[in-house]
Amino acid sequence: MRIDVVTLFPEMFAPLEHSILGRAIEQGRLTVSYVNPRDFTSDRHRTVDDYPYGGGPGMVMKAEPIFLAVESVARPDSAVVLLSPTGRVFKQSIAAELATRDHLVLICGHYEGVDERVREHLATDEISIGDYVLTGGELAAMVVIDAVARLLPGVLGHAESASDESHSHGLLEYPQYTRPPEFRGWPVPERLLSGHHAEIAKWRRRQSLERTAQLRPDLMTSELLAELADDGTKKRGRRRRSTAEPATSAPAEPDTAVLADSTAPEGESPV
Ligand code: 4GX
Repeated sequence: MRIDVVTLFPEMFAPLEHSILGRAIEQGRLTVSYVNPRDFTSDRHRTVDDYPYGGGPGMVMKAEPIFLAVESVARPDSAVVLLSPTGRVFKQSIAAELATRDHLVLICGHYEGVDERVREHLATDEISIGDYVLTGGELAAMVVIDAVARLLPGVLGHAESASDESHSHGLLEYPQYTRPPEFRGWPVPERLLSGHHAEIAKWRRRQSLERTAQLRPDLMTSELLAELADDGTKKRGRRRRSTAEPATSAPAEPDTAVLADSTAPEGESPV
């Protein structure tokens, strides 16, 4: 996959050279290049921003340097993604969707934003990494690059494999332990030491279900709720066709007990 990042600050992407992504780049599975809108200005001061029409605080990124920067790298098959708080909120399924593309162009905005014509006539997609306000799109672009790149063939080694993990199957991960079997008096759950693979798989599935119900009730589908309600005492296999789907109740809030401060008013949005 090729990714072109449109940014005023290419130095901010140095962390991508390290670790798993660095290896992917070295192996040629991923190419990340940078294109600076400032290189597509023609005035003496290389101006990339200007005052907003209609007045108001802050500056707006000018359309032309961004259009020229994108047009210098875009191909007919490119996904042109604007990182912005008004985009669709990034999640694993969007990462999976982007990972199928051959070419991504990621546009990182600064200041109060970018001229609306970039969103309307240049971007093919707009993504937010979450409901908070960043100083620029660079960190958001890095989050997207990291989540997408690890899904590319051969990027993760066998040990790191992407198939059996939180969010890909819609459940939170089960608890993991390594040696020693007891640390400061806290033991590893006995089932994990048993070597009984079927029992371990059952325990992990149960832990994933219970954790997800507790911490992320919004992720619980009616199927998962039914599986959670099933206490495992009935005989397995050859399940009878169910006559009714259990009703899914309105998504509950995540368990407030694990949140240090959940006093913010609901529905608060940075946009
Ligand atoms: N997820 N920001 C972008 C400037 C901006 C505003 C509008 C384009 C359109 C953010 C986020 C985010 C702050 C990056 C505003 N650029 N980006 N920047 N959350 O908060 O992606």
